[in-house]
Amino acid sequence: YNQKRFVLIDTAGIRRKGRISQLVEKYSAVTALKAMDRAHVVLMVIDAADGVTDQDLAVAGYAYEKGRALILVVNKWDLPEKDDQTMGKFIAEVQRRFKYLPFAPLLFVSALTGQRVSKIMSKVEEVAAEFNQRIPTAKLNQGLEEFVSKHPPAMAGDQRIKFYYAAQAAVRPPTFVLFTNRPDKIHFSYQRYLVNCFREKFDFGQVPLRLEFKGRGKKNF
Ligand SMILES: Nc1nc2c(ncn2[C@@H]2O[C@H](COP(=O)(O)OP(=O)(O)OP(=O)(O)O)[C@@H](O)[C@H]2O)c(=O)[nH]1
Ligand SMILES: [Mg+2]
Repeated sequence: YNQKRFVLIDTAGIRRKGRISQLVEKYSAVTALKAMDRAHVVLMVIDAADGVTDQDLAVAGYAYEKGRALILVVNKWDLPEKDDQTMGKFIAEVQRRFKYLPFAPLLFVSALTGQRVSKIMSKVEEVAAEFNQRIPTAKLNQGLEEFVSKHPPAMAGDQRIKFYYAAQAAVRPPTFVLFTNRPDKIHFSYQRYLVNCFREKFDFGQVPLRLEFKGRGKKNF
């Protein structure tokens, strides 16, 4: 696709109840989870007629724990009777249920009519690029300085929290190590602030992103 090689893995659906036997069902669930271990970008197909099921949430949770990039694809969009609020309502429902995945892009397609199906691979390409992106260290540290001076962290008792240095430790998912004097005292809300800054400044809007806080003393550099 666009002169890049992609390997597509199609897995059998994971159903809670259905025509197929419990054993086959269990087997296909394991196969699907194994496929997610191999995948970089996971496309999760949601049935427009069913809405978001508990099974969908469990599968997405697994992808999230594994640090995979995720695209939510609502298929069979030809089925629901639509007015000017149908898509907005569906989006709201998906956002409510996938609250921990606010970054996952959402597509509405119909495999039957072909509506927006061509958007899928272009979205995969976009997400994969973000997922593999490396930020040069100088740029990273410029950014960190800017985020921290714009909105400094709360004091840890009478001690000022300092950030010394940031480095990108990995891609897929993009993972950044921040060296600080008090890695144990970075408040959850401040971690979230920094994650949002990293997302915006460095174009990681559609993928999971991890920040790790480390004490400077433990690392030589
Ligand atoms: N109306 C409508 N039906 C669809 C659409 N896509 C698939 N279907 C129907 O849904 C049923 C299941 O389609 P499959 O392509 O086998 O679905 P799948 O998710 O690959 O199923 P498994 O591989 O068995 O888990 C078939 O009867 C399709 O015709 C769609 O966009 N609109
Ligand atoms: Mg299939």
